[in-house]
Amino acid sequence: MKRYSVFAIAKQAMTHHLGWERAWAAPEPKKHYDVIIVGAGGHGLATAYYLGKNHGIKNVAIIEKGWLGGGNTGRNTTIIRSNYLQDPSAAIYDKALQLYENLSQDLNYNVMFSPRGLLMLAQTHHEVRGYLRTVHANLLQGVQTEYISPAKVKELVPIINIDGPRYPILGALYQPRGGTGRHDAVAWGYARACSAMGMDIIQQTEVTAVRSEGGVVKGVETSKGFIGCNKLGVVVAGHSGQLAEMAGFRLPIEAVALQALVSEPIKPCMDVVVMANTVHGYMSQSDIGGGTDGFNNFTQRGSFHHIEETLRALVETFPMISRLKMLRQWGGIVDMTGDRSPIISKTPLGNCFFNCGWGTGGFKAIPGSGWAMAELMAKGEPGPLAEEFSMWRFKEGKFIDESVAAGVAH
Ligand code: FAD
Ligand code: PYC
Repeated sequence: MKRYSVFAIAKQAMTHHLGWERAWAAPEPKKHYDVIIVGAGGHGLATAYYLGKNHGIKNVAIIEKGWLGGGNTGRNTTIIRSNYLQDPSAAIYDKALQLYENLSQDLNYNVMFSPRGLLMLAQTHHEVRGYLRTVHANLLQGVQTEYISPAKVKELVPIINIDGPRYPILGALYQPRGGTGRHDAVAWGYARACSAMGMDIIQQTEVTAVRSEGGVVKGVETSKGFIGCNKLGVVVAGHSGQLAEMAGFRLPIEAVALQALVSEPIKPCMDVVVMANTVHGYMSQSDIGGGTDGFNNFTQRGSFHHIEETLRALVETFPMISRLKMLRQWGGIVDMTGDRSPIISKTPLGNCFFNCGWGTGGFKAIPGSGWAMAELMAKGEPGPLAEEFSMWRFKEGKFIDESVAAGVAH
């Protein structure tokens, strides 16, 4: 793989940019791999990358039924933060944030990480208490967040109306290190690095069954035939329930559509990200989103009721959006657990591992999740980042309740 650099750009500019090599290869599947990852979203690709980089495991295939990054990874609104309440969550989300801070250099691919600051507005007294509790927990966890006054909110977000008739701004949970990244670039950067390590990214190939013998995984049936493996990692977000059924067990996961929309281009009006969780809305310049659909479904598209609900929720706080035209709208199928925390776990099937349950908030976690899943798959046992996220916590009652931090998902 040739390195991207300012000199490479200058050289290509002289030849009309016709000399760039393909960013990743398009191989036919081999008969057998040490590891197969199902799902070429951010989490699957990051898992493969850290298997190679941290554990030297490179005989890996990543199998994707559509195109890489075409699931939730390419459909999210790119918000990155680590202001979670519980210790295991703060550890993995902050690990992810630290990896994001250097990801462009690590992958030699510009993922446009922009730590522009993130605010979660407190618009009820319950939220004030919840966010104060989070700030104290974050202090103990070494995660830098602060609780700020309405005046400071106004200073950071001049377009905001802090005196809303129903939900005035009472303060905010502020994480200056939070921000955004470019979602496609995260998938593309990991894909390019995996391909450069000799891994096979096999797109347009659906996994239709999991084959096992004596309680141990042997490979997967796909639309291109059987592919064998020693270890299987399933990282398919909203389709985790179906893959678990193929592997012979059930997961405590629900699939729900989460929608977002983008307005017509507007001049820079807000250089931070603002979430208003009481009213189920958030704004990041022209990216606008709200809560999940109120019923389980597999619909990757937008619906009119969502535009109305989300904009009605936000217009009181951001009056300027009443005059904006909305440009397009879409949806993604998110995988929700009851405690709003992920599953990174061994399963009842030997050598088969699942990473799922990131719900409405997994983009920010991609590097940390890949790191933890790679460690679990390489060693067969979870490391410190993953050990609390076993699928058996739901049987044991050891929930990791993140309903406040999950924001739009509660
Ligand atoms: P995906 O990117 O969905 O990848 C899973 C892949 O598995 C898909 O490409 C799919 O095609 C493939 N697959 C499924 N079944 C099979 C099969 N049988 N065979 C082969 N391949 C298969 N998170 C944040 O942190 N910040 C945000 O601002 C944010 N905003 C969001 C806004 C929206 C509208 C949505 C929908 C989500 C948002 N999220 C956000 C959540 C985030 O997008 C997800 O948690 C994250 O992208 C999940 O990544 P993934 O790699 O697990 O899943
Ligand atoms: O998890 O921060 C988040 C988020 C914002 C919008 C959707 N998810």
